[in-house]
Amino acid sequence: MVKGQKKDMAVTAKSNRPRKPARPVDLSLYLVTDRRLAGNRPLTEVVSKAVAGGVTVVQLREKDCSSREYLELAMELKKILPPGVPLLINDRLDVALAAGADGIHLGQSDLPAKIARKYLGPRAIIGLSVENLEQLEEAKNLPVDYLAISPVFSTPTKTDTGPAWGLEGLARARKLTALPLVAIGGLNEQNAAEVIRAGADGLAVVSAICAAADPEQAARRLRALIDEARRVK
Ligand code: TZP
Ligand code: MG
Repeated sequence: MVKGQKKDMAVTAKSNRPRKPARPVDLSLYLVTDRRLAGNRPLTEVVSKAVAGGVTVVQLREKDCSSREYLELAMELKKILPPGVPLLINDRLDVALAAGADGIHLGQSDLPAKIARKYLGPRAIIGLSVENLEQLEEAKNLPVDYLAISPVFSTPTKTDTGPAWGLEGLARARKLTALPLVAIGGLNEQNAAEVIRAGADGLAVVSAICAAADPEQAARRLRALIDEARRVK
């Protein structure tokens, strides 16, 4: 290390160990928002019901949204979330900072994780979506707290993705990194258990909760399947 240079918070390639998160994150059931799928129900209503049903992390991810509106939504969610359920903001470092969110979720073409870490600080939760093995490998050297394996299955909710990892790809990813992994893409009650058995630490869902007639029940059922799959793994 150059004299005077600050030690980076990232993993060193040598150690290959993920950075120790400043606080543990329970990725079990991770809700990613989509107001369009929530229909005419306010996002705060869908999210609070989902949390009552067992959601452990909430990521605000809204497209077609002005900066002002994005910030307002973030502040509304922050107000209603219990302290144990972190609020992450998709992509927007400015909104994460302005809303005092718990962290940010980044895609491969978003701001670099090192920049996000620099501005959000060591306690922030930073997640990164990885779409292939090369990105998974690169992430070992980044100051991130978890990775999203994206997409595990193809999904109409997001179509501009790389090829789906599938359960085999997820299992392979699990063996190749020590970072916590949340699976995303096409997840529901039918495949929740096998996704956990393939090695995910949790499931991230959009439509399975946002589009559900009863988001609380939807979250409760998913959570029960996840917890049960872990018990018998
Ligand atoms: N990133 C990868 S797939 C996806 C995102 C945001 C959407 C997942 O939506 P759904 O409805 O849970 O399949
Ligand atoms: Mg993005």
